[in-house]
Amino acid sequence: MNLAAIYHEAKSKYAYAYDRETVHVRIRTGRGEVDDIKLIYGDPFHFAPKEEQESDYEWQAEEAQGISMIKEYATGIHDYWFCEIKPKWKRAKYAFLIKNQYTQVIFGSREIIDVDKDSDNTYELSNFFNFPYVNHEDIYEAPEWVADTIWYQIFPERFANGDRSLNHEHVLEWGSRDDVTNDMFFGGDLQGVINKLDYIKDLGFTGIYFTPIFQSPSSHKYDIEDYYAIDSHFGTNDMFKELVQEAHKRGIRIMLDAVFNHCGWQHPYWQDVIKHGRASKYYDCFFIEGDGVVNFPLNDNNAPDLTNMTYDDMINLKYATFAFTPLMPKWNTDNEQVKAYLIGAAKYWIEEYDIDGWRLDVSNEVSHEFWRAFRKEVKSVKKDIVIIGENWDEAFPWLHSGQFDSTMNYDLLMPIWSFFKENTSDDTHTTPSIFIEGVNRVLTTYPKNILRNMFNLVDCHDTKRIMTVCGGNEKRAMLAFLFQFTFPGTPSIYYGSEIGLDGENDPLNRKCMIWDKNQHNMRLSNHIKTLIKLRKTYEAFMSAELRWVDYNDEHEYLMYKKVTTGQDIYIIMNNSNTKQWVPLPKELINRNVRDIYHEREMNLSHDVLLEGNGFLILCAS
Ligand code: ARE
Repeated sequence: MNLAAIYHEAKSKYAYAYDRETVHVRIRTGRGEVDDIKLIYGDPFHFAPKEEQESDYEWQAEEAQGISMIKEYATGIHDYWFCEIKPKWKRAKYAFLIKNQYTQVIFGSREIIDVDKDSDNTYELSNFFNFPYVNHEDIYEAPEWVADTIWYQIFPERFANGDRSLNHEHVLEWGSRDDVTNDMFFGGDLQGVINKLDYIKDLGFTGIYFTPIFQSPSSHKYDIEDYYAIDSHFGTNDMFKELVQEAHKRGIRIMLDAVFNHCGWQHPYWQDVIKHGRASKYYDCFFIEGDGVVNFPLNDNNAPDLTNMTYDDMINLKYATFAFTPLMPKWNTDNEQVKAYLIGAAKYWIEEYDIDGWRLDVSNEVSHEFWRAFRKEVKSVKKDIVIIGENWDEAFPWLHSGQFDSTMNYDLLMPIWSFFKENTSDDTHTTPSIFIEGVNRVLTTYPKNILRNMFNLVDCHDTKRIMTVCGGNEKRAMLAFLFQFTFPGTPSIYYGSEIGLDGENDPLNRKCMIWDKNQHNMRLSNHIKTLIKLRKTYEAFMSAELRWVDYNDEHEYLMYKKVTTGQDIYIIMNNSNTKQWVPLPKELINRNVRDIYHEREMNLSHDVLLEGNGFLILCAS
């Protein structure tokens, strides 16, 4: 047994309070190396009767026989085991009795004991891991509504033009360009969104995530100059108030984009620093070396002339920025003026406009300390506001200790892309077994209560569109959406992807929305609408309990189920482009099974023939 591969960490994603009564425990072992694990646990102060003790410090585990852990998921090199306990007095000391055909060990917090050599069956309490107490205020709890949300992401400049009087002076005709750049303006605005709320509601969405909408010179608005004003080309603060009210009437919540890592060049605090240097009262709102800030060419608007700046200029700026972008000076979020200004803005849009959430731009580069203060403040004005971070890497460090409720789940997007992408001459999609391992890394990274609230996207304004990832093969895109909607967490559709809009990376993924229904891919749109309806109907869609049932790398089929009490949903996918026979699991044969996607009863024999990229969603009760 490879003891070095065994890992557990107390009070972490390996041992966490799921709710006020329940503690989840996980442990990682070398893949295929362990046959059985029992969790031995008991209350640290509830000792066995004195006469049964052999010394003051030895402890006959109350549950000495232990409870069995299930081998829940496997990644490339590890198996992950899981169990839950409900400690009577909300405390637990625990250790792992790990067995394979050759040996059995007690894996404790300080040493690993070879049980066969250490003959007596008592355990040193000091060697047990500890869950000292389940304090309810430490338990991760997202707002109730989040897990049920189905998100629609809007990039406002390109969604709908509802008020031409607001158009940018250089506005282009709507939809006139496929080779869009960030310097182009097409006139998208808030009135346009208001006009399309029924479209969004009719599809079944219950939340809108807006990329930034505050005053800023760019088309993307991530270079903000006024955090308290709607951009004049998008509308007014009053119009935004109307938008939120109209959305709420339709059962749609509104989440805005908080760009708190940096501001735009034209922000008045930054402009004051440009003018007064170190004498500026805002000098410490940023990270500046020395007195002079500008050591590069400026254009006619007194802003960095990016076309005449070298890469060296960018990496030798005298101030911190987002990603060497001179136009985006980084906020010093430890500065009290900055905290008051930014957190003040966050509270303003909640208190005055009743928004429902904040998506946090570049959240992983802002301090944990700031986010703890941010959460405390915004939750004090609206307890069920949602906080969703943008984090392209593993985000657990931000998903506990009083910070975020959720993050954009790029850890899930990557294996989805790799598996559902269309094969090309020099690039093939992954096999089901590799896909499963990639997804299992997500399933074992996040506690189950967090997993249910993760923001699961298959594309967004920063990535290629899913239709492009799938090589224009709509059936592959439909499989990707199917997986997205049946995986634990809340799905997000990037505007236009529901009607088959394609696009390479930023800025080509920001084409104008198409409003001519004749150009909509209605098969895709109806597919999304059906998935949303099913997700609202069958609780299993949202269950955190996903179990892999079967797969075949050669024939590229995959079967998994979502488990809830009394009802299981089976998803069967043929990820090859050609017909495949898929053997049905024994557990499904002779059960009352309904194909809930095509709304038909099914009397399943043993195999089912799936079309290329075909799928089934079966409800077995
Ligand atoms: C655009 C182009 C750049 C170009 C720049 C020139 O994409 O290539 O150099 O224009 O001005 C916003 C705009 C972008 C703009 C950017 C900079 O939307 O169009 O860039 O501002 O001006 C990392 C960060 C992540 C960030 C992405 C873009 O971790 O937080 O980069 N995403 C947010 C927003 C963006 C926004 C900004 C940040 C800036 O969602 O829309 O960009 O406010 C790997 C890494 C990730 C990296 C990711 C993408 O996966 O692990 O960390 O994300 O690649 O690059």
